[in-house]
Amino acid sequence: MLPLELTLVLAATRDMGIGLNGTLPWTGLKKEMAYFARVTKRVPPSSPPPSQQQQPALNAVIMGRKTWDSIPARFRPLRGRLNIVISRSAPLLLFPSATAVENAETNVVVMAPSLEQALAYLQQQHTSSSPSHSRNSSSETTLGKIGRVFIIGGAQMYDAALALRETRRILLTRVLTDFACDTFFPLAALQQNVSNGDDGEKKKKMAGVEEEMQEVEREGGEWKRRGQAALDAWAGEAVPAGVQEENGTRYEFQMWERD
Ligand code: FOL
Repeated sequence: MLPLELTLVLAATRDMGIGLNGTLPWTGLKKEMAYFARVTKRVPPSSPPPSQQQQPALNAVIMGRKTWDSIPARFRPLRGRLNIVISRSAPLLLFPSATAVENAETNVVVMAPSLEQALAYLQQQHTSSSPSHSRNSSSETTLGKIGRVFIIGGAQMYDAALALRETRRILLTRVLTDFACDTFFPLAALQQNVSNGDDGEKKKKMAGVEEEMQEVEREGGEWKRRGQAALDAWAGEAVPAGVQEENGTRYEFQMWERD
């Protein structure tokens, strides 16, 4: 079975806050949101053999039901991406028609009752619709018509995804300005390495963090921040480097990977 690779995408405050009252804690980060849209849309380039080159049709974005609800109606389904919504009340995996992936531009949404079922669906897309998987120059595995697979939230989805070995990468937008939050990213291993200063206090505040870090270590996983060149190469663009500022909010684009 093809190892499918998952990338988490999120924006989080220094203490890993990602949400407030069912929506994002901040407003007015237009360029940040544009980055999210570009990166999740861009399919990785295929590489040789050129005769068999098959560009994936589009990337997939997997989200929990509450995250789906949080996206403004006019923006959902997120265009140019296969949208997969996880909901326990999804009666069954709703298989779109055979042409659904090609037609995803025209608002196809797949619902699945669990992340595992969603991944099984994506695997099936590969085995049923792709004669051979393609590889790009960095040997990234793609799934035929499906390019990259992103987990776009929320906390429950990130939590489920972090438990999977398939999750290899986190595109983290570190928001450096403080915002009130009631929802947090469920892993603070990043926080410890990233924030300058008062780690101790925050670490105490977040229960279960230590346990989670140990769990990751036991699995043999280890998250490391990659440099700008690696981020640019993976994102397929020159990602704005260093601290950005929009409407008085400061943030930084980062990429983390685990072995
Ligand atoms: N990751 C990052 N880096 N920033 C985020 O804001 C973010 N948000 C979510 C998940 N990962 C993220 C979940 N929330 C839209 C709205 C909320 C949302 C995700 C996406 C949304 O409307 N996206 C449109 C862009 C619309 C626009 O141009 O303003 C899209 O097409 O992606």
